Amino acid sequence: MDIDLDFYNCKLINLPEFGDSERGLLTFFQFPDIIPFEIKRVYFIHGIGDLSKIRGPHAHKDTEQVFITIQGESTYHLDDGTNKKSLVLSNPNRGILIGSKVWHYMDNFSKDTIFLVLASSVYDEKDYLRNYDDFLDYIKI
Ligand code: T46
Repeated sequence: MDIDLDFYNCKLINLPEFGDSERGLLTFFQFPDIIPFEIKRVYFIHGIGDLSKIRGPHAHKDTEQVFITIQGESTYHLDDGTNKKSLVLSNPNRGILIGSKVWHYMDNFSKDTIFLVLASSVYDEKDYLRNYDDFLDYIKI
C-alpha cells in the first residue's frame, strides 16, 4: 500500500518484502504495478566520504525518479516552489517517487549510505534545472 506523502508530484512507495532474518529478505520492484513509469536508467550513490556534503540540488523538467535508500540513512528535501518538506528514509523496503518539477536534494547521510535511483529517462543534462531561480521561472510556464 502506498503512503500518502501529501506533496506535489511525490509519493512514498512501499516495496514488497519476502523472507525472514535467517535467510534474508527479498525486496523487488517492477513496472507498472509498483514503479509507475518504465525504468530507462538505474544508478546508485555510494562511498560518501564527507557526510556534510549534499547530492543535488536541482529539479527535472520531465524525468521522474524513485529513490530507495538501500543501506544507511538519507534525508530527502522536496520543494515545489511554494511548499517544502523533508523526510528521512532508512529502510530498503520504502521508496520515494520524486516527480518532475520538484526541486530536491539529499543530505544527512550515514557513513554506509547507498541509495538507488530508478529514472524514467536516460541521462540528459538538458532535463536539469540546476539554478533555483530558473526552476521558479520554469514552473510558472
Ligand atoms: C539526483 C541526485 C541524487 C551521468 O553521466 N549519468 C547519470 O545517469 C547521472 C545521474 C549522472 N551522470 C554524470 C553527470 C555528472 O558529470 O555524473 C556526474 C554527477 O552527476 P550530477 O552532477 O547530476 O550529481 P548530482 O548529485 O547533482 O545529482 C545526481 C542525479 O543527477 C540527480 O538526478 O537526483 O544524483
